[in-house]
Amino acid sequence: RMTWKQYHRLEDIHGFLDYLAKTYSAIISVRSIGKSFEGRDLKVLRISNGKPSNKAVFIDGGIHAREWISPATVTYFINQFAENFDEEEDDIRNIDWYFLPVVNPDGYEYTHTADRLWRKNRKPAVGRQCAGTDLNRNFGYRWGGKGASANPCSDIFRGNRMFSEPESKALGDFIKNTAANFTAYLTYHSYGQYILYPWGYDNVVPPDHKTLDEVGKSMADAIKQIGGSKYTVGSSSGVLYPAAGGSDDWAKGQGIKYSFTIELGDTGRYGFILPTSHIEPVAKESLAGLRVLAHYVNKY
Ligand code: 0X9
Ligand code: ZN
Repeated sequence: RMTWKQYHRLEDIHGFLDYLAKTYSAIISVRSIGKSFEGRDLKVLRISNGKPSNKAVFIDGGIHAREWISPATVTYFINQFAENFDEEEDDIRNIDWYFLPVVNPDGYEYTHTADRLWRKNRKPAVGRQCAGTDLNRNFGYRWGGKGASANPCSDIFRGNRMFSEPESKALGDFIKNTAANFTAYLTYHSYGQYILYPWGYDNVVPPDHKTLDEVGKSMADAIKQIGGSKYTVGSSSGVLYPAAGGSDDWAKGQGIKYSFTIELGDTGRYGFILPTSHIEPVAKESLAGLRVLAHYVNKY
């Protein structure tokens, strides 16, 4: 059974998605959009009321294996929308939601069985001296630029070419090839409590950065009001560091207006090893931020 009182293994998360698709088959479907290097499914859950006029939002988690709060938060969103869809506000019901809670299932399982602080996927590099590509350096927008390493043993290894990894390739192909009106792309990471918009590849901002800043700040306000946590809003490269090949930049480059990386809690006391007692508070306040995003998606 799924709870938000502990972190779950991949099998449980996938079982939960399949259960929801079975239970709420009128609005929910699940499909595998590809397989990880080690052959695990990349499962996307879709929630929709089927209105053709709907805009679409894509949400992912678990790009980085050790950031366990991310899949936990994304599954919390899924559960909330699935269990209460009829009672949800119009802003939620009139969006086609696509969720990929674990982009990097091999890495995620590896953090459960072998190395709790593993970050990358698990595909061995050519030459095999080290395993793993940083999926968030492997996307095809300004790939190979600043903040990405060509060294396979680095934790920020960019891969041998853009989209060299089955997981990033499947995600990219899905967004490109799905007939949905994607208006927002949200990717959940940890930690630090940031709401980040493009660009990440260098310290420059897109033409609509003022809108993105406004949306981000409204999300941060809602989070603070619900849970008290303070989120810092800004461009990735401005408030963090330049890092090219991120999924957020790629989504923005595809024309998806609201592209955000959300770095969940905490701010560093526990970091990646966030105690399970934090899951519900973090996820709950994040949902308040997501509701604000949904409002903007419907409005503009
Ligand atoms: O470095 C990253 O990939 C992200 N931070 S994390 O600590 N979760 O690893 C930030 C990514 C921000 N976006 C881009 N740089 N494109
Ligand atoms: Zn991350």
